[in-house]
Amino acid sequence: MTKKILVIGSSGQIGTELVEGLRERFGNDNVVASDIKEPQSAQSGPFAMVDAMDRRGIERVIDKHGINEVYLLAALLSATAEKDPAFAWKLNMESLFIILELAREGKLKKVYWPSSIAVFGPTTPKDGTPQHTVSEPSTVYGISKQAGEQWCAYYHRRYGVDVRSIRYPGLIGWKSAPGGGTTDYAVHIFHEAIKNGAYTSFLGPETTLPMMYMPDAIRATIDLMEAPTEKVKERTGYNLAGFSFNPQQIAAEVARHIPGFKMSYAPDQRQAIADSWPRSIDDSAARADWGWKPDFDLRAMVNEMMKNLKR
Ligand code: AKB
Repeated sequence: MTKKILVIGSSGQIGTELVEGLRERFGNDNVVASDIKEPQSAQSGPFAMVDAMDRRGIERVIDKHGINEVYLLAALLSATAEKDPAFAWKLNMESLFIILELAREGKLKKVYWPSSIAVFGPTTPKDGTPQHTVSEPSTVYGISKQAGEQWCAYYHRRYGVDVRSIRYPGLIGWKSAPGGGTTDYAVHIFHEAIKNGAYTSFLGPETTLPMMYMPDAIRATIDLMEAPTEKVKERTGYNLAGFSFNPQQIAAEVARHIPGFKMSYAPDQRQAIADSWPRSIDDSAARADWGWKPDFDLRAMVNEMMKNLKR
């Protein structure tokens, strides 16, 4: 059977690069991008305008294109979700239920749904956070990701739905803008450093968080989805680690490329969110089960970001 993929939320930070990665691997016509807003760049394949909470609209796209796999990326992220918790819960949960139900009814063979380090909270061990540990999130985004993970595991256990998920750390890429996350400073810093030679971080200098360069995240996502079923043992979300750093450390790396770069700090309400998250992640389950291994460390990521953004 030909793989026919639908990416919901394709115009966002992950969606933009994931569509590109999937099209390279499976062919332009076999990957349908969809969002509530038009894509910013020229499209190399089909696009459908559809709301992630519109079940009938999604079904029409599935029928029209013969879709058998969905990557559901539409969501409000941690900082934006705190501004409208009720809507964040509605969007993040309703969209997931629609896709899980379509899979339960046999209309989809496989589903990908992103989770996040936000499932962890202040009572979670902060260093080398294990795959299975205390998970008491303090944000509505984290609550929705934790509940969503449990629903994914439930649909797998009870109905055999093949749903797979990764707990993403902060993602850093140059092809698309982040929107509404607590880790976004690690992308903004590059744009401001190149434009103005200075950046004011909304997190304090010593706030260490787990991060990852986008190409690693895209490869991990597709590798997990392509892994043989019996290798996917975690049906909540897989811990995934790239590297950890704090604003002071990334500023030092940026300064190697922009002499005289000035970093200042003005922590805002996102500081409390960051303080509730782990500093580093133990991803041994992903490494053992489906062979995950990151390619990029902090220095290699900064080199790539600078090279591409300066161009
Ligand atoms: C956010 O900061 O909200 C996201 C995430 C870690 O899930 N980047």
